[in-house]
Amino acid sequence: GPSFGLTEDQEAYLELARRFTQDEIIPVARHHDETMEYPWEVIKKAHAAGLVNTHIPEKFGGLGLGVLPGALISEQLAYGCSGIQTAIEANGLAEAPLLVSASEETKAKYLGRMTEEPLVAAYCVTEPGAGSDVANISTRAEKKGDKWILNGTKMWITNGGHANWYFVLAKTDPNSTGSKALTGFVVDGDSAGITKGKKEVNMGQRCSDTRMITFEDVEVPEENVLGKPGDGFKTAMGAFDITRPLIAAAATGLAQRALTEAATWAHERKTMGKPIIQHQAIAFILADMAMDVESSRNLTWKSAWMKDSGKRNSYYASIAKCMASRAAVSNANLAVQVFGGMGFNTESPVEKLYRDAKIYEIYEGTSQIQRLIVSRFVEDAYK
Ligand code: CO8
Ligand code: FAD
Repeated sequence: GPSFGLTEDQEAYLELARRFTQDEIIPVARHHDETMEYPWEVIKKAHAAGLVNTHIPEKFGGLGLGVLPGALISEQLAYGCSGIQTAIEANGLAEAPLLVSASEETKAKYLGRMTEEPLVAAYCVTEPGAGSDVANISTRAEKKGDKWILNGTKMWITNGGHANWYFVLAKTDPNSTGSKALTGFVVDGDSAGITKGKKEVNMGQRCSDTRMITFEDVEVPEENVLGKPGDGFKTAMGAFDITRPLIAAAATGLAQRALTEAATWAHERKTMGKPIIQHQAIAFILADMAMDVESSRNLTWKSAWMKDSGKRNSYYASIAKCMASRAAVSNANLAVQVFGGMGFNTESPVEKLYRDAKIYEIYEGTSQIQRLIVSRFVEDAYK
């Protein structure tokens, strides 16, 4: 029957990630936010600690962890700094299409190397002209002899400036439109014809590296096609079934951090002769924040557990991602409110949370797109 307990192994990963966050992320989070410096040193330490690339199967040198342990780790890392966590977890996103569709040889070659040294990879789907509407991308790949020639521009690519390799979704059937015309490729980062744009300056998660990446006549060998030509859309979507629960987990981590900071402050700050936590107006804000954290965490775990149990989890992954994003944005907003004027100041811990939270309602599918996915399941279920 249902169990809400964690196994001993899961508890151990949670504790490892919690300690890593306290020791290695929280002390440097402000520095990376202020300077926007890419967190290479933290990534190297996280790699050594076994907190990166957690889903790579053991036969390719990885830990072979499921989505649920991954979610426990993501929540903890994002509690410390969701910018650093995004830089770390973007590897998981790039690797997910390979887990879904790659041949054993491709997995061994591209996933194997990620376990050997601290490298990063990137997932290239979004373009300047198409984000939510994946089926409408215009990057194209043409078969010439035994190679594919890739041309097009991808936008907002996390880890784009540092990637050892890219997952790239491109249109390969010029005679067809929509999702069935698309194919997924692995592209070596040092291939001739790749241009990396400037690091984008974003509102939050500022140390995470987001860039435009242009592919101009880039040669990709036939063996770097993931699955078959035409499988690309399903590969890209199948990856989200693994990674949307992890985004939900990270959003939960930020929502939890906002609650922790707000509740601690509310005990310390006094007005009208008592700590503000004793004003019911403030205590009820904290209660709302706690309810959002608990429900987001439960939905996240359920969506992760579904995937680990071999069941289709897209419906739950979208619900978890949408609800936890809302919790992150709402809790960061409420935390600023509880802090009063201090919450608006860069010296407070919650101003960064407020800026960092918003992206959860946008990347890996906006909240409108998650509702679109959920609504289609509802429509089908009640036909
Ligand atoms: N698994 C398998 N197959 C699927 C899945 C799935 N999950 N989803 C859809 N399909 C199949 C459908 O069954 C359908 O198959 P068929 O044609 O055989 O019936 C086919 O794919 C087409 O599906 P749809 O008809 O649903 O396609 P639509 O064109 O209507 O599009 C969406 C659907 C839902 C709008 C889709 O385009 C979408 O998800 N858009 C959002 C895109 C998105 O999320 N982008 C995120 C980019 S990555 C990112 O932002 C990374 C951020 C940084 C993170 C770093 C880590 C912390
Ligand atoms: P649009 O699709 O143009 O949407 C604009 C607005 O219209 C949104 O509010 C949207 O919800 C709404 N909308 C669109 N279509 C519909 C509809 N059918 N029904 C209702 N509302 C709709 N992408 C990658 O491929 N890889 C990455 O690593 C990556 N990292 C990112 C990191 C950052 C910091 C950012 C900002 C983005 C990143 N993205 C990445 C891109 C991200 O996934 C897209 O920005 C997102 O999917 C939305 O696409 P868009 O920006 O084109 O918005």
